[in-house]
Amino acid sequence: MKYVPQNFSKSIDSYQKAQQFIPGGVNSPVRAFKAVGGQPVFMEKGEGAFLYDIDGNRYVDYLGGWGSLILGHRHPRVILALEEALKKGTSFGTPTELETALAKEIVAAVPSIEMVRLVNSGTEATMSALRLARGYTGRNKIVKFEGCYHGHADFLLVKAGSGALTLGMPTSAGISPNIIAETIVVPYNDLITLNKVFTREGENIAAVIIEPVAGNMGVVLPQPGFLEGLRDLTRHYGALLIFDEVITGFRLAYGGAQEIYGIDPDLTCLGKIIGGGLPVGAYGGKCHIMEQVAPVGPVYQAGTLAGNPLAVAAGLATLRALKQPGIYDDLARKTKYIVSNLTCIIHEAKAEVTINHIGSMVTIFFTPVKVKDYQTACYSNTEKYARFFHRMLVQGIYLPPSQFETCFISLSHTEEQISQTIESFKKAIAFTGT
Ligand code: KE4
Repeated sequence: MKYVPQNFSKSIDSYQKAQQFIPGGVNSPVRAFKAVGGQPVFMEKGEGAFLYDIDGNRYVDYLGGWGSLILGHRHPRVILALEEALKKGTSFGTPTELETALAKEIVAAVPSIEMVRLVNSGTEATMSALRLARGYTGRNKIVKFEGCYHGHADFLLVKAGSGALTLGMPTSAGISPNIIAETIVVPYNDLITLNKVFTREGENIAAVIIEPVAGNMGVVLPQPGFLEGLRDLTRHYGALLIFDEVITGFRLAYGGAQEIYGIDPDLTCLGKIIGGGLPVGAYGGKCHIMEQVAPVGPVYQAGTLAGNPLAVAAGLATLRALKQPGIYDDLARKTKYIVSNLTCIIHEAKAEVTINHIGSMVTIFFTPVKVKDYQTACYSNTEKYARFFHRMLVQGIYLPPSQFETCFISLSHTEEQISQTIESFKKAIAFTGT
């Protein structure tokens, strides 16, 4: 019996109530369905690859906690680790051995990380990494790429992706022009422009920060030679190269995108998966840079709940589960199977749709143009995506409520759920129109 959501009355009521107390009724803008219209669905629980809303509807989940839940919801190993941690307490504000264990696991996994600091979110990780880069180099300017999203620190909310792009506000209100003046934005995959920027400003650039595989304008891959060129340029001018692997870290490989592309960044930012669904971020890199961080060095960064024992327990259990041989091959195989079936449906329907994917990251773009940067991502027909999103939703498939995000396949997605997804996709494409 195919499961089809019947009604959303409790979500509609809850949304009305939430808006009285929380701006937009949500604690993060992209959850508000602004880009796809309609009312956000309030979830009750998750189990494996399923989400269950407060009206009792069930969905196959491709949001996966925005990429955090590579094992799926409530993985037994994560739940057990949390139960064990809870027996001892929730927060100590002191060093604990579990934090050292997670740090050690990250250092062992990520080729370029020799030392790492745990924080509470991806935003804190990127904000701190850039402060460290400025402190280490004594320079002020930073370079980011159009459409990349690195969290909501003031100086990074410039031509940003994800929720900022979704809501059509890639540069936020409330940010001092002086702050933005030190952020240089370059098109993704554009080494020529980057070269010109470095020729002009190279001596003043503290760091370049990049999503080595972009996930926040939808999935956009680095073109051959792009990351290598970026590494050469930053090294030549003495700017730090920061890989924002908040999405790709432990997602594309156990060593992240840098393991796949063979690039050695100076600093790496992590989040999502390393918290196993609880709030954790991290930034790390070479010892001689990380030793500039307080209390060893002069670059200050702190956090009441940094290294929180529950979050660290969930993250450690997740990373240990990911060390099993063949895990990433399984994820890639599942994803390729889904993408090949969706591609056949797109061709048969002659739909103006293209798919970018890598590992277990997928974006279905409603444009016939191959998306390779922010500009081509913006060719997407967001109205069509909105219609497609809702047609999938009422068939029990939960996708990101924005064209400019990533669908995540988890280890818990089953063949049956994947078949349901493919069937639903075929009906949704027919409904959406080509
Ligand atoms: P957080 O502060 O949201 O934990 O992480 C910020 C961040 C940094 N770097 C990258 C590459 C990221 O993708 C993110 C956050 N990702 C978005 C979704 N694409 C979070 C969803 C939201 O904002 O609600």
